[in-house]
Amino acid sequence: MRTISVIDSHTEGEPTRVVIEGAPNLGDGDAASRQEIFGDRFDRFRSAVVNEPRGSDALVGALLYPPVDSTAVAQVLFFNNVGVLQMCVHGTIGVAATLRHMGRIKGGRHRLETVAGDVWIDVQDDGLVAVENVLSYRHAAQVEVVTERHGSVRGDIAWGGNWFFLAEAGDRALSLDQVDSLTDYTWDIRQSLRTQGVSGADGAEIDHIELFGPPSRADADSKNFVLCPGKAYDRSPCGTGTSAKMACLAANGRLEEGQLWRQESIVGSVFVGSIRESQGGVIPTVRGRAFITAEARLLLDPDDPFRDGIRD
Ligand code: PYC
Repeated sequence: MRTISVIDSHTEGEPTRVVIEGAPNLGDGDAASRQEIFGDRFDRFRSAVVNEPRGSDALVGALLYPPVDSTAVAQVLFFNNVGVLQMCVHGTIGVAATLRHMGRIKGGRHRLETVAGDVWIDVQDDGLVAVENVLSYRHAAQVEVVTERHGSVRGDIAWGGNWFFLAEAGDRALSLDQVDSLTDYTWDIRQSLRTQGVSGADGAEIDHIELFGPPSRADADSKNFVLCPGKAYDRSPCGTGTSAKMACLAANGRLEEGQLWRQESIVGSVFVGSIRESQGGVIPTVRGRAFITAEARLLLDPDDPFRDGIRD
């Protein structure tokens, strides 16, 4: 029986599972080379950790490795129900809460290596974590996409650690009872971007779709619905998506250094963001809170037909 020890948390509603024992040996490289090995050779491990019957489509997994630069706390690789992620802000906040729960870090500022680049976490005494994310930028403004089933839509394409297409929700209500139709609409946009060859820089696939509308909360600036690569919607306001959004706002002259942007999620939670100007874009900081929900040992029984999770 193989065992994998994990600590689960949720960040503003979105779950993270950090593997703390039993992760595969991916050699000594940087985050990108370790992730390539993980993606090529350990897909069954990925699926076993995050997919049903042990996980769910919304769950993001994180692996911790020794950093290349020993002044960093750890190297972190993120993965989800369909593959690997270059960066994940809600996951980073979950990793910060987990490292603190384990006694591996105290409050204060720490650096983590990710595939998208180094990020900083500032862990505050009240449990709030500020993530200083990678350079984020708008790649293209108001690109028109003709969807297969929902007519044409215009949106910005931006990088915030993942690639996003960001559009206004228009008269579509951003509420939990509309999740099925919002998923259908954003999945149509995602497929249409692909078939029409609309991409991020260097032909990168745009695998996150983000819709925006007016907030439900009086203390928020905007509410979003974010479709993730494996068709799950983000329960949190999506930190890489909030970074991409702030890069677009800054490009339009609608967000200045130090000004706060409060992004509400579809479940009503909030990330508070701000930016610093930088060459080629902005450096976003996203603040949110994670709560530990479980310490567990996953059991992989060789006789279990779904030992490696249910996957395509
Ligand atoms: O918070 O960056 C994020 C994120 C990406 C995918 C799910 N959450």
